[in-house]
Amino acid sequence: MVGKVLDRFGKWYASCEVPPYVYAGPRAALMPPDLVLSWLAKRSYGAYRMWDWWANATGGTLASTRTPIREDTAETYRFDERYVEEIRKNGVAPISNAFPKQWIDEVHGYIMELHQKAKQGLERRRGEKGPWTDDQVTWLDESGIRFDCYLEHERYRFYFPTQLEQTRNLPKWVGEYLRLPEARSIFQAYYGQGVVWGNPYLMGEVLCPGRRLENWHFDCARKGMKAFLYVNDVGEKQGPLRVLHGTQHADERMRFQRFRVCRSGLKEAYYDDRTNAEYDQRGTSVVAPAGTLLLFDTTTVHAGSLCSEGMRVTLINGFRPANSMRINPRVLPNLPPVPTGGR
Ligand SMILES: O=C(O)CCC(=O)C(=O)O
Ligand SMILES: [Fe+2]
Repeated sequence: MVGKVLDRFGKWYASCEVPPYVYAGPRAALMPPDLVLSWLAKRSYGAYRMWDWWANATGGTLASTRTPIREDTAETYRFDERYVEEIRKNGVAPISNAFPKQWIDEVHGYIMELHQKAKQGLERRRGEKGPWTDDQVTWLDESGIRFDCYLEHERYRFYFPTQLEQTRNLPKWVGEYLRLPEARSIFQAYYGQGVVWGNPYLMGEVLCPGRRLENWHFDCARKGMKAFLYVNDVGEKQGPLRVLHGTQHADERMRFQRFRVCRSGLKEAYYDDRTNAEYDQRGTSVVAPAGTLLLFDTTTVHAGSLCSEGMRVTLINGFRPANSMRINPRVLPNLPPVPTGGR
């Protein structure tokens, strides 16, 4: 009986994608309270606030979690403190000329090759049945890259495997962009704890003139950052990222919305038409030249924008503070949405 329960728990735990080193050593003591508080947090706003407090309170002290990758230099990397302040203030900090031009050109060339491959792959799959919808076609390439094509958005995504050592023929810069020590050291200072990278993904992306716009939202109720590299010049017509500065500082209304996301899923992180129209007026487009690295806190309210001319080529790496990798309400099954309660 006990064996059966443990077996089921083991299977569930493996499906949660909590990295194996997260509860290693003394940190294993965090697992029971994480589990209980996460379960409760899906059921009441008060418990959600308690779980949030607990995850923050134990974030910096016990968790020195780092993915064991060699050449890990983030801890000794020097960076400009002003970027940390800028993210604290606005939720986003653009760093211009973050990479040499030759490097950017090489990345651009490679992502354009992938875009070409994506279009050929789409052509081949047209009319075929597969695990896809009318809008989204997805497949795994022999080199381990996952292609994800959103037809109405004209958005092409290339997810690189983050277990690089198991993959052949990936350009060296994919690994460089995965490790990104400067960005990582900034994020570690911002969160006051270790961060992991390649979560939720490391990807290259091409955005072309399309029919559908990505609405205003935040990415997750948990903390996370994205390092967003513009690989070509992005003006108003190339679909720049848009942000509502400062919205990463949650007020009561936002905290309740985060609870709704924890309880019922990411749909709750998107806004209705009226709010979208209002944010279209208030938001700031981040237009910037090729080679700009945008560091942004993904709890900041943000949206894509329509590309109307040319294209937007980007490289994106996701980061999470160690405490967001622990068991949390999002790894438990979702419950039906609750009313917004006027908040
Ligand atoms: O493509 C964009 O500009 C926005 C994408 C976005 O929402 C995200 O990366 O989280
Ligand atoms: Fe987003």
